[in-house]
Amino acid sequence: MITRKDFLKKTSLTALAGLSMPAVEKIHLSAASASPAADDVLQPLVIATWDNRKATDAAMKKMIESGSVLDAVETGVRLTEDDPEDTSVGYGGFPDRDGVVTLDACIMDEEGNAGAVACLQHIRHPVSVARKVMEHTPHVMLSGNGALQFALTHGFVKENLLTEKSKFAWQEWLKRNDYKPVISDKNHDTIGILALNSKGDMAGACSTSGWAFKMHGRVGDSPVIGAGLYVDNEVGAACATGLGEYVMKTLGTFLIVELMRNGSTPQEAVEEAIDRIIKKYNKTDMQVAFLAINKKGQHGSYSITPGFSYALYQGEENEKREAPSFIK
Ligand code: SD4
Repeated sequence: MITRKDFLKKTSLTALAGLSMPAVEKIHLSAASASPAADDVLQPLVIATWDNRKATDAAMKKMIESGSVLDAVETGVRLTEDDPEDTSVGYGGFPDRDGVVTLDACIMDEEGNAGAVACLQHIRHPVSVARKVMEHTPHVMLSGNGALQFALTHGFVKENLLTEKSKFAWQEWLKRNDYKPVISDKNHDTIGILALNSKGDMAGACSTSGWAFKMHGRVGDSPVIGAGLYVDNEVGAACATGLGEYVMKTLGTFLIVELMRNGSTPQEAVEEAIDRIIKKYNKTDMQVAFLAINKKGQHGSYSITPGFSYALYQGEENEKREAPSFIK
């Protein structure tokens, strides 16, 4: 029987050597959960990718005030979308290689309803447009100009989202990178956020300006249900950040929720989703990270490379945590 430690040792060595992966019969994952909550105590929680403690704080306050997990996640994301210092989300997000800011977002509620927008320009709060798509159309996703027109008819205001700081960063990038899309493991602060209330109801949302200096029209995982975000109120919820192409090719968050449905803890599930990407694509020189929660209030976090942090508000504490990673 191969242990998880053996597997990790073997796969990271083969990845480094550029060889194909060994066949693995069965992988036993660590039973350790990163969650502080005991199995029988359901504490409401809000968890978000990166150090988005302001967002988890706003979301928790909203959840306490309104009782709505959906309002909570939307509120948390809106705060991040407003922040020009977060250059991966909303206002101040880095543009594509043509200098155009295009935004992706989605939202899911406790009933399994979903809404999303992709490649949306000029609107500061794509998460709220996604919610309108969910609540006011028979569709799940609107994209590009159609999403913009929909937003305008629902009272959203058109504005310039490219700040001087982001414009300068793009101009510097153009000088160095010759207009070629470059994959970098720096430069991401996409927000994925999950909330659980004391009744065990869950919602989630995700918002991003996507990969910095991407090709115009590129859409990542963040607005794709089952990739950047998935919520199933019977089981749990998950969100992703990092190189979206790999999350999309493996439907990472849907996979995580299905693993939890079949008995995995959130920690086991996120580790298996990362292992799946590494094993399938034999690649560890990029960042993908997942967060997951289950109905008991346990959570899991895992990334390919070190440096993935997240914000967890559970009980009295709103903390920044460092996630474990495949590469140590
Ligand atoms: C994307 N997953 O568009 C996003 C990027 C990201 O922090 O997470 N940035 O691929």
